[in-house]
Amino acid sequence: MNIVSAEVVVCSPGRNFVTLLVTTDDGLVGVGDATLNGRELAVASYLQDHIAPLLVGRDAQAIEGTWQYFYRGAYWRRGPVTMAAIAAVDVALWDIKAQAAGMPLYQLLGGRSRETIRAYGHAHGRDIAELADSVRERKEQGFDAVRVQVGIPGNDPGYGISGTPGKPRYEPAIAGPRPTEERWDAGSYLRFIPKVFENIRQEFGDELDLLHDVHHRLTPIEAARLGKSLEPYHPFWLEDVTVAENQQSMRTVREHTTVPLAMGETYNSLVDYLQLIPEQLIDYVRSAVTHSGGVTGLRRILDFAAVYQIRSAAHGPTDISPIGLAASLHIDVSHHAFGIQEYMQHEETVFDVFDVGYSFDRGAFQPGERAGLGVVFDQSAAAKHPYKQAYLPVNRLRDGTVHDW
Ligand code: CS2
Ligand code: MG
Repeated sequence: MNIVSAEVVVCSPGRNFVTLLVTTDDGLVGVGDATLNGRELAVASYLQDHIAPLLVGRDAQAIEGTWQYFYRGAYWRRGPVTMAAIAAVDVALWDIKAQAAGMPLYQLLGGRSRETIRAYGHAHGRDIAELADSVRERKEQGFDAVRVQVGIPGNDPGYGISGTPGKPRYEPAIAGPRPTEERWDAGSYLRFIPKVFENIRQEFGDELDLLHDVHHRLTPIEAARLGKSLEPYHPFWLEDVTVAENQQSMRTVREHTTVPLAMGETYNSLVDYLQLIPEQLIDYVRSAVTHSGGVTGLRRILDFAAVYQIRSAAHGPTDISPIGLAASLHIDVSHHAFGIQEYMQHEETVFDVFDVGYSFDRGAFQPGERAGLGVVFDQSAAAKHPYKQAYLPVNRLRDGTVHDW
């Protein structure tokens, strides 16, 4: 079974996505997600200029050999662009293999390890009252785990918040020729977040699992202070409490708080976890299939994490396409070290282009029983939604110093 074509499609049904379509000589079409928010065209070029020409003629069944060919053969290893491109190839080849076998992908990954795939939803608000309304909406959808993000008085809306009244959907990438800019202040944030958790716990009780994404913005000791201050409200986790590059800094956080810690959505290979995992500095691995070398890449990370009782929490924002989400779900339902799946919820327009076989009901997913990944990409529909340049915001401290967004 040889590859006869590899096509890259950049489209924007509501937001930008990069999709790879790999076709074999017996007519099977595998799909892969290579979306990298704000840098989509870089990955599209990597795929169409450097990978697609080398894919044609290769054995579509040689998934591991192809992964190593593009990982080691490029000489320049790792990084979000390279690993998103390799991920798209990998997922497309797993899709083809499972289609050829006539079974859903998860059956090739070891079959079911659980009846359902628990998900967490996103709640946000410009203030605590609006956040509480959003938590209520997620509970009505059946989520029993909800991420809470809130505007900080005196600051710009901040991470995870739709600053536009009546525009409930939060989409981090903003269309335009240049990134928008936000201001942020650690002090007001650290003083306010404990009040938010106190209010949400008072209104919704102790049962609901509450997650919070710090989004890389604190120093290690500030993160330790936040963790300690939230212990009375027992969060399910604090995510990305500090910048992820210096894994050692998580030792400081770990020494001061028992709040579970999640990290890794900006990582793209097992090597990025070589300190965090063996030193038990985190409790959840946040990598996405799309950004960590595909099914092959993420499974390696989860097998390593499982040795240290660290579990998966696959990254599932709206900038991971339904193809990337579907691939996560096939790993989620089969891998022993599953923790929870993020579900930010794509807008309806997205499904004009992506016909998905997975389903979501009462806070949990099923991967679906279609042969392969279970996602059909409609190229003619995609053509109606051309790419729109968009960037993630740039964050600054109040004095203008560039900070982590
Ligand atoms: C966030 C992401 O969902 C999350 O945990 O960190 O939504 C992140 O902001 C986006 O993926 C950036 O494009
Ligand atoms: Mg995050």
